Amino acid sequence: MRMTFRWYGPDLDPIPLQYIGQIPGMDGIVSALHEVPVGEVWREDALARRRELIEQAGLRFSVVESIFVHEDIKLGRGERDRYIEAYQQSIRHLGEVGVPVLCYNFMPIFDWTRTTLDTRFPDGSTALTYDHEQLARIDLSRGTGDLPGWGSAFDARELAALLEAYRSVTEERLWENLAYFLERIVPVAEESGVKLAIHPDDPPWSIFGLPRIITSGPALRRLVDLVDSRANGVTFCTGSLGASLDNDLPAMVREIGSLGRIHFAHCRNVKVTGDRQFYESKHPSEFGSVDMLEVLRALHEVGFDGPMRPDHGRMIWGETGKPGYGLYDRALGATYLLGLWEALSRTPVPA
Ligand SMILES: [Mn+2]
Repeated sequence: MRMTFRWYGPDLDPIPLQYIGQIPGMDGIVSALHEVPVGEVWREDALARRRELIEQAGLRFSVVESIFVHEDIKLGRGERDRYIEAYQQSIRHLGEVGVPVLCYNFMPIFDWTRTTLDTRFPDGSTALTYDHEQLARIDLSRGTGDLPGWGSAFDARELAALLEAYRSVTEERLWENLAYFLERIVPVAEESGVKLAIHPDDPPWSIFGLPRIITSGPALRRLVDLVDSRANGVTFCTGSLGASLDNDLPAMVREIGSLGRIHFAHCRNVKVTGDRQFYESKHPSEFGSVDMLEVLRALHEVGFDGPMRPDHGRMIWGETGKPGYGLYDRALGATYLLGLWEALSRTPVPA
């Protein structure tokens, strides 16, 4: 396992790369070219510049998270082949620049969704929280303005058109569209030396009546079976999958990991507080619903050697910044995870 940290790039991330490099055991950076519009090719020179910045800080460019998948691909619309070609080209460029893992997701319209980005806890920290009943009350008729974290991403007309387009897309249809996409990009990823790692849906259930499919153990199994190639794998996100108590995370790691299909791990904790209701908690097992030691034990057992990141953290010590993406609590998370990993690595496996 190699510890990594998400960094939004020189223009968007207030955290200096050097600070990230000072976290004990930090090995790599997870980054993206957020300025490239969805559907366009990620240029090789821009990727190479990002790599150079990262390497100057003594780190490696471990993962691209994410190249967004155009809605036409998810909807299976006429223009999808053009967007798939652009996606293939971006994957080739990742390979040329030497980025080994591409994390992506296949969630219709919205990816991660929360109802509050700064819920305050008794110790003065803040964290992201989700309450399904509260989400259902959010009015999308004015666009994404009332959806925390989405701001002006979609205006009213654009969002209404997309929601309408998805009305005819059942879960099975979404699976078909995902298969169509993977059949065309997995061979390119394989040739380019890039591993694809789908991020599970966050949260792992339908929101606003939209289909969501990457939510459970059977779904991950179906995903890896869609195209039988090592390049077709998953990002194991404990916070996303762990929001549903039906998911047995260590068992899922053993099943998918033993196939060699876990290419990236997001290890954060969530505390489930009710039906489809949770908050993002401190990383250690005792504070959340995810038994982090057992998840890491399973990853260790299946020989996981890919990048891991602490994913999100709380805001602590007066830090302000992008919700979930402060320096301090994520650094504590990374250190905790590395501590668990060291203990697992040095404990002899019983004969
Ligand atoms: Mn995640």
